[in-house]
Amino acid sequence: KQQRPAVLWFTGLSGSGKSTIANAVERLLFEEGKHSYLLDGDNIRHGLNKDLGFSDEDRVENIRRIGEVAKLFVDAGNFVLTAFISPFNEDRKQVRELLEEGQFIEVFIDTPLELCEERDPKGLYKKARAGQIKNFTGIDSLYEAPMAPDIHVKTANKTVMQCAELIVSHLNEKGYI
Ligand code: GGZ
Repeated sequence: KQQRPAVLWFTGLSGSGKSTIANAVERLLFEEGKHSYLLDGDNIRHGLNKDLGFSDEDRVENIRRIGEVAKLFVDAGNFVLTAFISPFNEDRKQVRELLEEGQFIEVFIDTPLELCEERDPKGLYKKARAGQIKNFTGIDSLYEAPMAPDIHVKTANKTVMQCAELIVSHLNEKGYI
């Protein structure tokens, strides 16, 4: 069966599990013989967007460029996953509008701030609370949760694999894969 190219656009707080779940989705797709590519901080913020920081302005530009790159992937017939906080509704809407109908799949990785902060895998929340990092999402920078995501993943009490499977079944149901 042919796969329909699209962007699986993950959004959620720092430490919500976006990258981890996106990696698991990529693996599941690969096992089913579907090729996809993951854009994340490692290959975007360290390269194309290394001139950008975390002011509102820079985040807007970060998301705009990632949207354009994602569009190139989709135009080339590829399935692409993006894992960025993408905190603002307006910017996610702009990316949706950049793409054709049905090519933008918004995935809300819904992990409560308290849980992200409790996990704090990189110690960033602790630093943000101590004032050592400014403009940290959820602390002193805004996160606008999607109002109508295409896929809403409430991660509390779910394993990474359960979250990934939920996303892959959506793709199956909607005929993407
Ligand atoms: C939020 C920050 C910040 C600030 C550094 N606010 O958990 P991480 O480390 O690996 O993911 C976070 C990542 C966020 O980059 P994005 O490109 O996803 O953000 S956005 O979509 O808003 O442009 C975190 C780290 O970078 N980080 N400083 N102030 N996250």
